[in-house]
This record gives sequence, structure tokens and C-alpha cells, in this order.
Amino acid sequence: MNHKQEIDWWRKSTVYQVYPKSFNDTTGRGTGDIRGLIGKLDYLQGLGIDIIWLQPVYVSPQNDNGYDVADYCRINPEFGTMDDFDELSAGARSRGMHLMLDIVVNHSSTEHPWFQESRKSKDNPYRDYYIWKDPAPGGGLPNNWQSKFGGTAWQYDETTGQYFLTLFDKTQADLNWENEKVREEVIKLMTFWAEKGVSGFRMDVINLISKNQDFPDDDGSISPGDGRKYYTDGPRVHEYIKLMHDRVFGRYGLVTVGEMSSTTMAHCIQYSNPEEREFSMTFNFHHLKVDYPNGQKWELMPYDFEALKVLFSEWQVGMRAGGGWNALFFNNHDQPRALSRFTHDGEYRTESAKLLATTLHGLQGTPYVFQGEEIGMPNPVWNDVSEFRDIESTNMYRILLEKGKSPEEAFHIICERSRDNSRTPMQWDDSDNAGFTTGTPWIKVDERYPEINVKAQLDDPNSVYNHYKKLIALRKKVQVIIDGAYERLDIGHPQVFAYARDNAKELLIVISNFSETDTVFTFEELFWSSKIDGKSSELLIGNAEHTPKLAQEIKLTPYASYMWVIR
Ligand code: TEU
Repeated sequence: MNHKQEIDWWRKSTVYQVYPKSFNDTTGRGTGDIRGLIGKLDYLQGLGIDIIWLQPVYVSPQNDNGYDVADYCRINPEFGTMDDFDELSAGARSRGMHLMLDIVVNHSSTEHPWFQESRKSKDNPYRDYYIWKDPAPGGGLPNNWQSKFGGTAWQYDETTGQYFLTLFDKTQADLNWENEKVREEVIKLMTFWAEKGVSGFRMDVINLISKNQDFPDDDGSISPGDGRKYYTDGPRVHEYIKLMHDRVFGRYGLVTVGEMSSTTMAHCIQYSNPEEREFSMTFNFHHLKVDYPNGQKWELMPYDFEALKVLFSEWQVGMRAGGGWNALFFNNHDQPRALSRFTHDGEYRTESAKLLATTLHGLQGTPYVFQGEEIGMPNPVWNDVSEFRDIESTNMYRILLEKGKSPEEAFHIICERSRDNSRTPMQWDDSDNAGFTTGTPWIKVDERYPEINVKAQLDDPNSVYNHYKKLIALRKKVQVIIDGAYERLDIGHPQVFAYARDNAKELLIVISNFSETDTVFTFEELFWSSKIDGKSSELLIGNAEHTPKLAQEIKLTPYASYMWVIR
């Protein structure tokens, strides 16, 4: 398939997200590598994947697992060589799959040569590549902005007596997009990869690149008061993205997804409406904050199911109305596993994994599958705080203790919230280390791997893997999944999420019981009689042993989930 012939080919696609460090190790070093991914291309093709999102494999000190880039155009030797990359690219293409690279240009590593130059003196030609500020009058931090990983966002540098901005780790220095030379560097590095033939980019925290140039203190009037209102969806962000589209995305016909931190729908419409010539689609995280009390990630509460449904529904309706396009996801490398978070990862693990998949893949947008999701990997069992590797988790554990939490409480919070929940090695089979490595894995392998692994699921028609495979194939066959208008059907139901998608030729119905008790779902009379009654219906996919006939009143067993099409 030549994707350049079909403009919106990615609307029918499914993306698979690979966290290379935890995917497949071929050297015995304990960390995954590019050759490991090459060895699994047949697996991904078998699943039916269209696009592989490969997370950062560039030269990097790995303080944030590659999101701290020290050279944008070279491969980190830990992951392999440029020849390996070219082989991966060719291997994907020959199997009809596309490669999407992760581009991290809100910040670079402080080990990047630009930063090394920049910090030397105030008149260095690279000084303005980054955001340097004098101490506040009387000394101290330039403002009260906080790092997303905890603590102040400013790092003092003795050489020149100024602070530089780091919205993430203290070794991830924010680039100064106001500087035209920075913009040209970014265009150059993206052109490098586009010329190599990649099909697209995932743009890391791209809505944070334009900062309010007054750098005001955050008065705390909007939670969480950490400064984000002054750099999120900032003043020139659309201008910068349009520039990238004009010079790179449009020119090479790329598929692009922008990762939008704490964004709004109005901005996401603009980012992803094709007429705006910005991105193909956007990630937002509102639905993954429904268990944050008052927006606080490091405090726990049971998740708000109604809020989850409202958010999905609002974004389905709103993005469509504005001509935008959603990237659909429950999991990624920054989130605990949705399976453990929103459903049941014990007795009903398999049903739950399938329910989440069916619910998500029936929505309008392009679905993303994060490695391990397709076999129902839950959060791992953590036994000790020393098992965590992520810089955010280790920082936060310390901060929670400083705030007066007991070690038990702090450990419990980290277990629930850590990004490491999704970063444990991919479970391929029941051999040592789940077949991920012959060496010592860089992060623990979940102890349930003998039961939960790819090998055990490939040939089992009822496995989570085969459920995903079926859903991915359905998207290619059933048009209403791509273009149907969304309508929420479950209003008021405390356990059920139900919706319809309608394109005037076909009607899709998805009904999911997000609870561990039996329940009943009833269609509203008018909807039932006008849209379903008397028409022929086909069950496309389900997850329970007994599949009910589509009726006005449907009995649902724990975590049962069904998708029908009515024609
Ligand atoms: O993440 C952006 C981001 O804001 C988060 O999801 C972040 O992990 C969370 O706010 C912390 O509480 C992206 C990458 O996906 C992530 O892995 C990187 O660490 C981050 O940017 C910095 O590059």
C-alpha cells in the first residue's frame, strides 16, 4: 500500500506502542534493543498492526529512558546501530507496517552539545537555545513554576550565575522556541528522519513549547498552580506547529500525533483538524485523571466511573463536531495499567482486558495498543520500593516522605501511580524472565508471567491476544467504526458504559459492564423502537461465554462487553 495515495489512511489504522527498553533483549544486557523489535515484527504483523510507534532510541544518558536526548540523529549504542534501524524500517515496510518515531523537542538532555555550549557563557552562540533567567531580585528562583517530576522547575548554574528551565527532570533543559535557530534545528532533525523514510512522528509534550514570555509566578487560582497555565497551549504554539507541518509533515505526507498535556478541546480541535494543517490527531489525558483527587496525581481515590464516561463522550462528540481526530488509548508508558486501574486484574482479568479493548476500539479515533496490553498484562506485583526505576517515582517517594507520609503509605501510593507499572518487561513466554532477556532485566519481570504471556495466548481462540486481533481486523471491515456519530446510551447507569455509533447505513452498539456484579441494561424505548427493533443485528465481538441476543433488555455478567452492528 502506498499510504501517500490515501490521505487519511491512518484513520483506519491501529498503532502499537513499543517501549524498546522493555520489549525484547537480544544481547543479554538486560535492556531491550532494536534487533529485539526486528525479531518481533512477524508477531506485530500477525496482530494486524498498521503503525509501530517506536519510543526514543536516540543517544541519551537515559535519565528519563530516552526522553532526554543528547543527539537527535544517532542511535544509542545500547539500542543498536543505524544499520539496525534501517533494517527495522525496511522490515516494517515489507510487512505493510509503518514506523512512527518519537520526537522530543520541548527539551533536550543537558548532555546535548547545544546545552554544553549554552551553559559556557552568556554570549555563547548557543546561549539562546535554552531558557536562562536571572535570579529573582534579592536572589532565589526566577518564579514558582514546578517540575512535573517534583520540585522547582529551575536549575541554578554557577558558571554564569543564572537559572535554566526544566519542566521535567533537572537534566531535561527546555528549549527556547522563541529562537528561530532552535526551530530550524528541529525542522532539520525531523527532515533527517523523514528522508530516511519513516511514516510519522509522535510529538512529545508538544503543547508546552511556547511559554508566556513574562514568566509570571503562578498565583494558584487554578489547580494545581504549578505554572502550567503559563506554558500549556501557549501563545505561539499553533504557529510553531504550522511551521513544522509546512516544512516537514505536509511535504512528506506524515502521520503525526501530538501529546497534549493538560490541554483543552478547543486547542485539540485546532491541532488536529486537517484544515488547520497541524497534526493528524492528539492525545489528551483528561480521562486518565478520573482517579486524581482535585487533580493531584500523588493522592489516591477510587476512580469516578461517571466522569470517565462523561469525558469520553464529550471528546467523542466535541472533536467530531470540530473536525478533529482523537488518538484513543487507555495505556501508555506513563500510566499504570488500565486493567488494574479501572477493572479487575484477578479473577476477571481476561474479561476485563477484553472489555477495555472493546469499549475503546468502538470509539471514533485511532486506537493505540501499548505493549503487553494485548495479552492483558496487569500492574506488576511490587514488593519493595527498591524495585522502582523511574525518576518520577523515586523523586515522588522521597517527596511523599518529606510531606509526612509513612514509608508504607508512600510505597502504597507509588505502587498505584508509578509509571513503572507499564514498563516491566514484555512477557513472551514462560521461560526465565518471560523470554525478555537471558541476562538480568533492568527492571523486574512481573511474577505472574508463567501464566500471562504471548506464547500461551497465540493459539487460544479465546485469549485476550485474539480478541485484540479480531478488533483490529473489524476496524478494517466495518465502516461505522470509522465514521459513525457517537451517542451515549447508558445515562445514569452506575455500572454500564453503553454507546452507539451511527453513519445512517450502519449502527454500532457497544455495551460494557464495568463491574463485578451481574446487571441489566435497558435501551430507551424510543431508541430501541426507531433504531434497532425489527432490524437484523450481528454480534461482532463479545467476551462472555453466553452471548445474549440483542434485546431491549440485556443481562450482563461481570465485566461482560459486546459489540453489535445493525444494518
Ligand atoms: O510525558 C509527558 C507528561 O506530562 C506525562 O505523561 C508525565 O509522565 C506525567 O505528567 C508525570 O506525572 C512525556 C513522555 O511520555 C514521558 O515519558 C516523559 O518523561 C516526558 O514527556 C518528558 O519528556
